[in-house]
Amino acid sequence: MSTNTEVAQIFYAIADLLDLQGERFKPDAYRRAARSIESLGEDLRKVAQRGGLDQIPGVGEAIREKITEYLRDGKIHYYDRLRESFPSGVLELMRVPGIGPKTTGRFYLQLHIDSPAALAQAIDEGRLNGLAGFGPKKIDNLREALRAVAAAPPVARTPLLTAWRLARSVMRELSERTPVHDIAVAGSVRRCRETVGDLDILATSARPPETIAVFAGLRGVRKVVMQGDTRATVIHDPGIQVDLRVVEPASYGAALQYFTGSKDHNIHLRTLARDQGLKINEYGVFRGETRIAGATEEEVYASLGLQWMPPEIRENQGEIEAGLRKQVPVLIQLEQIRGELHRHVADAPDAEWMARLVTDARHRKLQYLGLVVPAGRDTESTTSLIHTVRRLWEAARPDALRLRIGGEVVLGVPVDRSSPESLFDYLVGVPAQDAAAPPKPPAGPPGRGLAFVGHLAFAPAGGEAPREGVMPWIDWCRANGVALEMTPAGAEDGLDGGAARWAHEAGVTLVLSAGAGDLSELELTAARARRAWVPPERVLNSRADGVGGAAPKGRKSKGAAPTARK
Ligand code: DGT
Ligand code: CA
Ligand code: CA
Repeated sequence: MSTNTEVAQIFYAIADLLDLQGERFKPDAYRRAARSIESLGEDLRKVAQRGGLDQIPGVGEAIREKITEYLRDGKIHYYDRLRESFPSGVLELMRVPGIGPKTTGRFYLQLHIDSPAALAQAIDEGRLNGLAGFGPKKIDNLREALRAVAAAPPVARTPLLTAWRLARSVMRELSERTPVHDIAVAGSVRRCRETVGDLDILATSARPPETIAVFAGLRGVRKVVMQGDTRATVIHDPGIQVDLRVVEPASYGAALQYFTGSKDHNIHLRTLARDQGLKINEYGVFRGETRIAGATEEEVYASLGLQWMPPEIRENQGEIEAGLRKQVPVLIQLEQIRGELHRHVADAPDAEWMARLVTDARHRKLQYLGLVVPAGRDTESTTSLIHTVRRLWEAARPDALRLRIGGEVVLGVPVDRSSPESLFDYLVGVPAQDAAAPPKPPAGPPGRGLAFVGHLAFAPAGGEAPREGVMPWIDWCRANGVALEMTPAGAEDGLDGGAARWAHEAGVTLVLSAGAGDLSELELTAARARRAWVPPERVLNSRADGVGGAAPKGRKSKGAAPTARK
C-alpha cells in the first residue's frame, strides 16, 4: 500500500469509530480528508517535506498533526486509543455486512449490545422491538446477516512445511525475475510456529513497483487483495494469504525485526526502548527524530543493548532477558549439520538418482550421507541392493563425502538371527505400524546398533505432539542411549519444536533429517530445532563421526556415541 492509501484507510477507520461513539461532525471531516489524500497525485511524504500538508483540502491542524505522526512513527496514537476504547466484540459487530458503525453505536450505547452474539440474543428476546427505525423487516435482515457471519468457516491456518515451501518458491521467483537485493520471510514462518496464518515477505528492491507487479502476477495467485507501489497482498494456492512489503534498505532490519514478531516479543522490546528514551517501530530505532538503527537486525538489537537472537525463540519467553545479559543460547545452525542419516534408497536406484543425491549433499557441504534400506528382509536381496548402492556411489565420485548404510527395522519385532544386520553401519528404528493407535516404544531394550528412532507420527500436519505420547519415547530413548529424529514435517513425522525441547532437556540426543523432501529442507529442520532451543552438542549428525562409532559390526565407538549401551 502506498503511504497515501495507508493514511486514508486509517482515517476511514477513525471515522467509523467516531460514528460508533455517536459523534456528529468529526466522522465526515475524517472521511473528507481521507478522500482528498486518496486522490492526491503526490506522495504524502513529499508533500510534508515541502510543507504542503495544510493545502490539502479537508486537512486542518488536528488532521495534519496525525499525518505527521504517521509519517514519523508509522502509527497514529489517537486511532489506537479509539480502537481500544471499544470491546473487540463491538468492532466485530460493526463489520457485520449490513450493520455498520452508526447502527452498532446505537446498539452499544442504548442497549449495551457488545458483540454479534449479544445482538442475536437481543433479537431473540425481542429487545429490538419498538426501537426507532427497526421494523420487523429490518430485524429479519439483521438476523440473517448474523447467521451468515456465524456460518462462515473459521480462517484455516496452514501447516508450517507447506507455508515454508511456498515462501521459498515465492522468494526464489522474485529474486530471479526482479531486482531484489534482500528478501526474507518474516512472521510465524520465520519463527517456525507449527501453523501459519499468513506469509509476511519483506524485500528491498532497485525497482519496487516491478517487484510488486511480478509478485501479484505469480503463478498460483488466485486473487490480488491489494496492490500498491511497495506493498501487495494476494491469496495464493492452496488458499494462503501472502503479503509482500518492499522497504528501504535503511529500514530493512527494523522491518524484518518488527514483522518477525512475535507480537509479545515486540511489545517487550518497545517497553525496553521506551525506558531508554528510544522509540522502535518497523522503520528503525529512533532517538528523537534521529534514526540510530534500522538497516540490519543486529544493529536494531544492539541499539537497545541486546545481543541478536535467533527468530525461532522470539516468543517473549526469557530470550530478551538473555539478550540483555549477553547470554543468548548458542543453538544449532544449518552449517553445523555434517551429515544426513535418513535418506531412503529409491525403489530401483540408478545412476541419475545417485548423481543428484551426491550433488545435493556436496552442495550442502555434507561430510557423510546415510542411505537407508529396509532391514529384516531376506539376506540375499538386501545384500544385492546394498551392493548396487555402493557401486552407484563409487561411480558418482563422491570425493570426500562418506557413505553410511543404514537399515530400517521395525521396533519390537524380533529380528531373525540370520538377518543381515551386520551389513549396516547403523540401524533406524521405526514404530510398529498401527495407524489407529499412537506409537508406543517397545517393552524391552533394542538390539545392537540402533542409532535413532524415526517416522514417529504423533499428530497430523500442523498438530502438536501430546506430552503423554512423547514422554514414553523420551524415557525409552534415554534409558537405551538412542536418539530421536526431527524432520521438516514436525509432529507428523518426528518431533515438533515442543517435543524436541522435552527430549533434549531430558538428555536425549536428536537426529535432524531432511525428511521426505530434498536435502535442502534440512534448513527447516534446523530452524525447528532452534525453536526447541537445541544446542549443537545435542545433535548426533552435527558430530564429525556421526554414526561412524555406532556400527553394530563391533567397531570401537569413539566418544559419546548415542548407541553406547547402558
Ligand atoms: P500468523 O500470521 O497468525 O501465523 O502469525 P504472525 O506472527 O506472522 O502474525 P502477523 O502476520 O499478524 O504479523 C506479523 C508480525 O508483525 C507479528 O509477529 C508481530 C508484528 N505485529 C503485527 N501486529 C502487531 C501489533 O499490533 N503490535 C506489535 N507490536 N506487533 C505486531
Ligand atoms: Ca503472518
Ligand atoms: Ca501478516
